Amino acid sequence: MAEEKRKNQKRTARRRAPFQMRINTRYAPRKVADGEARSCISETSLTHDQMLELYRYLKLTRLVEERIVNLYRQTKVVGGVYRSLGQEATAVGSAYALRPDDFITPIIRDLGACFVKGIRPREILAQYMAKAWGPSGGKDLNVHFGYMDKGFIGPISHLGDMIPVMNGILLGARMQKKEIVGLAYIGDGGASTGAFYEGMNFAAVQRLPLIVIAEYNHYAYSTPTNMQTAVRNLVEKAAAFGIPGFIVDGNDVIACYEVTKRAVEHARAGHGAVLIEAKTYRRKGHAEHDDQRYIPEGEIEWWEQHNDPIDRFEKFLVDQKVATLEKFQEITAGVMHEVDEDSEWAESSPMPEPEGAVYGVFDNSVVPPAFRPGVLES
Ligand SMILES: Cc1ncc(C[n+]2csc(CCOP(=O)(O)OP(=O)(O)O)c2C)c(N)n1
Ligand SMILES: [Mg+2]
Repeated sequence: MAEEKRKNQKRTARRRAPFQMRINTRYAPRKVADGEARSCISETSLTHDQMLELYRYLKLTRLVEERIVNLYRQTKVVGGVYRSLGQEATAVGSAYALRPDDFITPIIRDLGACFVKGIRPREILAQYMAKAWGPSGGKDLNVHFGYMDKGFIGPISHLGDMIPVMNGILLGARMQKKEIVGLAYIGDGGASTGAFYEGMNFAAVQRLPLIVIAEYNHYAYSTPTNMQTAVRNLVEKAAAFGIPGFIVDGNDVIACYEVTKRAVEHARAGHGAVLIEAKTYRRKGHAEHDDQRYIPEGEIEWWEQHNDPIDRFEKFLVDQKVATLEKFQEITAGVMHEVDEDSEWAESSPMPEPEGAVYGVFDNSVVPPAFRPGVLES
């Protein structure tokens, strides 16, 4: 009987092995003793100049968001303000691993990825203030706009839906014989939607070059992740699709870059989709109006003091003798200058003309602008 049981266990283990082997936790966060400062992984192909560029993107993301909050408090922002405070390394590091012709579709926590993709702060600022010069001419907010020519597919609000949309982009590219990859971001909450499962399954079975970064930032609105999914790690879901999965320390910008780079190589070589889970933490509420009263005491402060992605990268750059404090100050001053200039530009933009509301929503060469006669004149 015992012999039979042992045999069965062995058989089950053999059946499970391929999936388990696919889940690579090499980049799981290194445990450090309390009080010891974290740094970043040192195995990297990045040059010193590239590291400084990454640093610049991290600072740009943080300072643009601070400016948006400032404008929000002056009531100049229309709609909600969504921060990526504490998560900047995930967006910046992953997007940095792409080629310019690759596609991304971010979520609200990925402002840094937008900057890496060539979006300018002025566009984001004008968009937040619903100005006429903003990319959608005042029709939507934050990162909800797109530029096909820059490989930037702005998200719609519906969580999960951008995965199937990115599949469509990648299928189209395959038909046009373009060797691009698509990077889609999803939150831990979004990874529980039906669209996510259908999209991942389709990408896997079609071996599409899709990379999905699942951001485990501990909350979806006010719901802690362990109250909306039974898996401990989101990457375990990769097994359901039969694709490789990786866990990365989402607050280590170098690790985020390296793991995405490997996923990009895998996808571009025709081996199909990859799921990467980035372990990180949302230090602000869902949006600026959220007072975070549901967060256990001391949790935010712990992440701020012990696991801030910019602090960690600064420590790494100093330890590796890539930069000095003066260099950080010089880069930060340059970023501040750009934010000031772009903020002035965005504020000087007029508000949109009312007629604009009926254009650019549907393809007006197919669907004529629909409005009741007389409405716009009043
Ligand atoms: C299909 C769908 N359900 C619900 C919502 C409402 N909603 C917007 S953001 C959000 C929380 C998202 O959490 P998560 O996916 O973890 O992303 P995070 O905000 O943490 O980055 C919810 C429930 C939505 N936009 N779409
Ligand atoms: Mg979340």
